[in-house]
Amino acid sequence: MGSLQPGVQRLRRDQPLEDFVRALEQDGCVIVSDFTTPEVVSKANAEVQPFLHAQGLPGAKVGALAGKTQTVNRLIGRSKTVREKFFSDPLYQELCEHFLAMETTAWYGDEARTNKSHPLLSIAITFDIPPGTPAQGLHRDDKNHHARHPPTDRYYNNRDMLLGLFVPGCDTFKANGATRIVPGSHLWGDDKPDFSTISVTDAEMNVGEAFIMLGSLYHGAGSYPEPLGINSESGRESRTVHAMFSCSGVHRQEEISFLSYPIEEVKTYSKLVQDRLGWKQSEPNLGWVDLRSPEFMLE
Ligand SMILES: O=C(O)CCC(=O)C(=O)O
Ligand SMILES: [Fe+2]
Repeated sequence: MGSLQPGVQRLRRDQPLEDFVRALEQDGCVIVSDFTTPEVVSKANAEVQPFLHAQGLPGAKVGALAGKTQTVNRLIGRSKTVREKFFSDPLYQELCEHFLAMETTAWYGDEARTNKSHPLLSIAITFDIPPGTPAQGLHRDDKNHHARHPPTDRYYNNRDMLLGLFVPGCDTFKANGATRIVPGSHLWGDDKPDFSTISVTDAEMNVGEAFIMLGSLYHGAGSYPEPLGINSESGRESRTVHAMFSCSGVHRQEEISFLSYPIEEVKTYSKLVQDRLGWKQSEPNLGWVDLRSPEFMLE
């Protein structure tokens, strides 16, 4: 059972899906304590590392990124492990389907037609912060989609259009800038929160755990003030998180998948990943080529 005060619950993946749904509805977030293994995380880190090294400093200044954060974009193509083990994780995908799929009935004259639209990958990106990085301002990632949030006490269907998955590449804790989160803030409205009075939690995680959050949850990277002499096997100390966001099938993807992932590479991906990148149209009639669902182009 969840507590009444919002917080972040740690659940095991063999717990019923409803427990994860309830935690996300109540708190806006949940930690999966046995999401993956340290070996799988090391593999993902090794795949991503060359792209981090190639990028060099300073990092991007876009949105909540303030110039210190290193990023690896096009992550679905660059890391097979992120693509197949993290993004394709059945529990994460089931939760995406639960929170983001849309089903509506519309009239064509007297005929009722019911359609379901399935989620898309919005963006997959590694966030890597070195010592000397200040905390990000707390924000909602669905700002990009101009989301509006009527304040509510009770979660309701399709309130969110984004569901994020954060897989830490190293242990994350307060001193190395673990993501700061505000459990329960997904139910807030759009007025300016009084950030001086709210209680912020550090999403501290061990390697192998993962954090799932709704796009309306206030959060931000924590500060990593000084070197700690850890996580520097790759030659540089940093805090790494592999992040994926899915969006509803009727929203624009943050990263343009058709330009980021070449068709010849997409042909080698699983059907699930192809669909989530947008190679299957949303019903009815969104995202087609020549009036056909684009999957025929992958044959
Ligand atoms: O690095 C993190 O912990 C979170 C980054 C983030 O929230 C963002 O850049 O939007
Ligand atoms: Fe964010």
